[in-house]
Amino acid sequence: MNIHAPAAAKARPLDEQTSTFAGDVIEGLSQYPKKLSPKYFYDAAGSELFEQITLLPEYYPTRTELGILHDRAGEIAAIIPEGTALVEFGAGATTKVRILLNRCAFRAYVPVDISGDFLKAQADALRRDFPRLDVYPVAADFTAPFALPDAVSEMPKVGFFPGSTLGNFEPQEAASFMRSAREILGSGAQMVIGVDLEKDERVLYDAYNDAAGVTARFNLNVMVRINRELGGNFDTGAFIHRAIYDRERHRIEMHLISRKAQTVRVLGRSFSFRPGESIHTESSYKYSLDRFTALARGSGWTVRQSWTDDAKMFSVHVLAAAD
Ligand code: AVI
Repeated sequence: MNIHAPAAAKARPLDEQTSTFAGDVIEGLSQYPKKLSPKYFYDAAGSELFEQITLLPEYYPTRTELGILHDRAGEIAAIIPEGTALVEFGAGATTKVRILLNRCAFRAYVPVDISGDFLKAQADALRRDFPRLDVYPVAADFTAPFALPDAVSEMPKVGFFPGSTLGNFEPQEAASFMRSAREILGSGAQMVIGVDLEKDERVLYDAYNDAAGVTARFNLNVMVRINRELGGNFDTGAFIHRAIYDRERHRIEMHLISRKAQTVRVLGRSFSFRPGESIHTESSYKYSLDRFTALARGSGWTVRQSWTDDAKMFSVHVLAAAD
């Protein structure tokens, strides 16, 4: 679909990425209940807000996963063959991958991310700090099939998917991502993956309703992005952030709730809201070890190793491609 914003149409058509964003937003706001994909949180401001979230006292996943990776890096290093290429699905802050790069003898690193600019900056920093590592950034949407660079075709592959980003996929999407990662990495591949675990509901609630309101700003920022990139007129003061835990579905849901009856225009289209009506902006699935093992098995992987922190808040797994 190629949607052109009426105001901007005279000047220039939307680029491909913005056009996909436009199509998804129009489709999501036309549904009932309304929804938006969490992948659109991460413009520059959203990525910065997410970095702030990772430092919040209530948001346990990042520091817990970092702790597990630090504690287990030696064990991970021991099962990684010489001359391996590490393929990271999504390229956020480099803190986590640096733990692996410091401890394991990787020959190449392939960060895959939709944002080419971000990738380049990340790749430059890693080349500086790891001069013996070959870095081959790939600008691609890692949720769809993509090709690895020819330079790594003969190397053993290890995928890296930290942060429980898997939890932001619907269960079918999670399975199809795992299958596609298995296809891309090839037979004999392994994968290191971080997965958030089910736990006390209060801990989950607080992690997504932080006292400083950073998660609320992160959630509302998607409206700021729509206003800027798609000529929208969302009044962010007329919506509130809400995060709830759905126990049956094992997921935190984030919503933006309309404070009043209102009409919002995006790309020349009108969307009306009733008071209290929601836009569902994110699901963050929490797994049990058994449910994650079943997901991995059903999508072409066997679980080789699983580690959690002492309080069983978060898990890191090494998977092996089932041949
Ligand atoms: C990136 N992702 C795993 C985060 C999560 O916990 O689902 C995104 C996030 N949303 C609100 N806070 C953090």
